[in-house]
Amino acid sequence: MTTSFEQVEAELTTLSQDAQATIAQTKTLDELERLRVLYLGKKGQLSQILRNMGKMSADDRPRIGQTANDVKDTLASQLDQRLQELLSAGIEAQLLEETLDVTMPGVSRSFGHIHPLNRTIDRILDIFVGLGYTVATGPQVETDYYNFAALNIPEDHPARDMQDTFFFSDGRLLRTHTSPVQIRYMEKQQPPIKIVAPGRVYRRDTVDATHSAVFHQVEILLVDQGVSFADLRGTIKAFLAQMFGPDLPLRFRASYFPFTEPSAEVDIEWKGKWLEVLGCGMVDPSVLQSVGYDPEIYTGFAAGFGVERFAMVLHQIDDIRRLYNSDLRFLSQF
Ligand code: 2NM
Repeated sequence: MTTSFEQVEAELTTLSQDAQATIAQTKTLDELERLRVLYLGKKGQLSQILRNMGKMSADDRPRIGQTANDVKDTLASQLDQRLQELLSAGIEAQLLEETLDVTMPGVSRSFGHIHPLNRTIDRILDIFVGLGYTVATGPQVETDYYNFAALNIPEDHPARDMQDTFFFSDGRLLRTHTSPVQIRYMEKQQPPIKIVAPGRVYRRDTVDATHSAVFHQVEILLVDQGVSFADLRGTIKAFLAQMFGPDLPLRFRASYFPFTEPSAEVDIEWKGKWLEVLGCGMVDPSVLQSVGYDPEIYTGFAAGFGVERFAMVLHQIDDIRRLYNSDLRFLSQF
């Protein structure tokens, strides 16, 4: 049985029309690829129709071949066109979805920041490091020896009553000042010594607006040959000027500490009033002796001050407890 030219041509025309209508409605790239295989693939509908060509007359074959090629070209170019349409529609949809309004207000993030006490400690340390001092630290749990005995505070000395101390049952204690850091440092190093010791200290004080059982101290210590009270005075003056401002009026008042002789307290003039800011003095010869330094060869000065006090003066904080109750509405001001 031969297949007539008209019959195959009609099939081709039907295929072409159906295919064009279907391709035009394709919505996805996957769908489009399935149609390409369905119509133009090796086992596709076009190939299937052409399989009957063998049964056609030799005259008809080239003509139907031509028609088939035309259908193939038409469908191929339509598939390609639809492909381009779908691709650009996809890009447009993606762009629309990713629209970024650069005029929208930003989302503000809250950053953490350094606590005012640590900022104050950092400032103090920066000043002394600038003057050539080395930062030294030590344990907060101390022995009687490092906290008292080596500092010329004997068993029955009234200073031990003054410094109400937290003791552990084994006789150890929470350091009441950072001076033990200096003793430990001197035991290990030979003069010249030039250190600044920041840290947390503990006293059994009743907590009120100006007292806390836990607070922070910075102490400095300088030991060398020929160190005088004038060196101490110049150092304190330079430090306080950097801390509170140049041309700061200050006065040294004679005082007493077991570990220094002579001793002094220093006041600054601040907002029209004299304000005590630190204690200091020449290191007592017995302290030098307890770390094995010869007080005939070496002399030294030391000074100590409370960080909370400095922070309160600098930032006009009226209650020490504000520095500890972690109220961010307060702390974030600094
Ligand atoms: C002060 C006042 C005066 C001081 C003394 C020492 C040491 F370890 F060298 F003996 N360290 N700190 C000292 C001296 C501390 O605080 C008000």
